[in-house]
Amino acid sequence: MAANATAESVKSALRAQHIETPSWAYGNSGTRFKVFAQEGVPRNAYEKVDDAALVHKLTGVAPSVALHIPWDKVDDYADLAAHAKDAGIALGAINPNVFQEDDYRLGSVCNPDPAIREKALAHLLECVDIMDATGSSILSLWFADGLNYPGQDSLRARQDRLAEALTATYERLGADQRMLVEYKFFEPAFYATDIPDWGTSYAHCVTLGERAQVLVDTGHHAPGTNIEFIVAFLLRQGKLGGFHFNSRFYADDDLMVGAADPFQLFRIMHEIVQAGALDAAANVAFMLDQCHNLEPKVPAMVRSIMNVQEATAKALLVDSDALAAAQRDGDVLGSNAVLMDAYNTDVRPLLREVREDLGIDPDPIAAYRASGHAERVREERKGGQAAGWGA
Ligand code: PSV
Ligand code: MN
Repeated sequence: MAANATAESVKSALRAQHIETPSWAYGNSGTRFKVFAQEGVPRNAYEKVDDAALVHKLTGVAPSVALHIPWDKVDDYADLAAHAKDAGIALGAINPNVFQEDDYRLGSVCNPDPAIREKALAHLLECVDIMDATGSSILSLWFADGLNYPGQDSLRARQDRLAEALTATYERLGADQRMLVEYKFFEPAFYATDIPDWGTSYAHCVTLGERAQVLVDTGHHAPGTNIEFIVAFLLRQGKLGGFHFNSRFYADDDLMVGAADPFQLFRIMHEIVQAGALDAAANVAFMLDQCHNLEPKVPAMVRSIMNVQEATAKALLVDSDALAAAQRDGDVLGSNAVLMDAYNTDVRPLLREVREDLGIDPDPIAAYRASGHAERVREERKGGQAAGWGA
């Protein structure tokens, strides 16, 4: 146990943690080779909300679900918000989709055709209308815009078009709303991506103003990138809006967070804890952006949340006084040992206590199995069209 953190303060931070799950993780997904359909998958936004609510019930720390528009298009967003509330959760970030229509072949807000740019912008603004109806405070922006070949379009003109659309969207935001701008170093464009890195996103956000911040999707970096450095830098500038957690082995794999590299997740959470950014007042949104292609979706979400909790607990256990002293003394091995001591702590018993405090089963996976949910939805959700990409 860290000398400077009491067991109670660690547990209270873990009880207060809020991790948002993505609606699209509950629908069918796959690779460009094959989508393997699963039984019992939600058929609409209401059923996705139900699954997200179950994840919250089992973990106690996932009280909101992000929507993707138009995958989660409904006639009445206030009604969907009321449904979520009845189920015990809230609707979270709104994610516009400006990448799945033929019009967007050459990009959305960066497209050389002004009519297509206008269409993409109209969708972004429509998503802010949806935020007004759902009570969401975050607009998460990811653009598939980019180029496959050198010379295909002007790199610089595309930045101008991007800035124009971001500005118009920013101006439409309400006082309690903010926009998070995500970057991705490649894919679906291969030669150049219009927001390839945190620096590009950051520069646009600085120009826009304080309600524009960077969204760090952990899967969107080149192998070997030091993500915790990016996190530390952005926190220092007040520009870390939030995360899309997932893990990757090779590309944008969207695997369960903490599955590929739990140590990286710990290092990221260490920067968060050191900066005091776990506190809700810091306004860092901890969101998951994953796809469960082979594994059952609800327990995979539960596991993912448990992985984030484990990394967070370990980060909270870092003896920061001892770390600061070792760093001050230039004690290279000693400071590293302080970090590794925390990382090597088995925090599962502590998290069981946290769950008991929250009044939930200390073993969320066992509770999921015992709930009979999988068997129930397999029957209830027969017929109709299972949700999935493009649904
Ligand atoms: C595509 O790379 C992506 O995974 C981005 O991370 C977005 O956040 C997500 O899809 C939802 O649009
Ligand atoms: Mn993402």
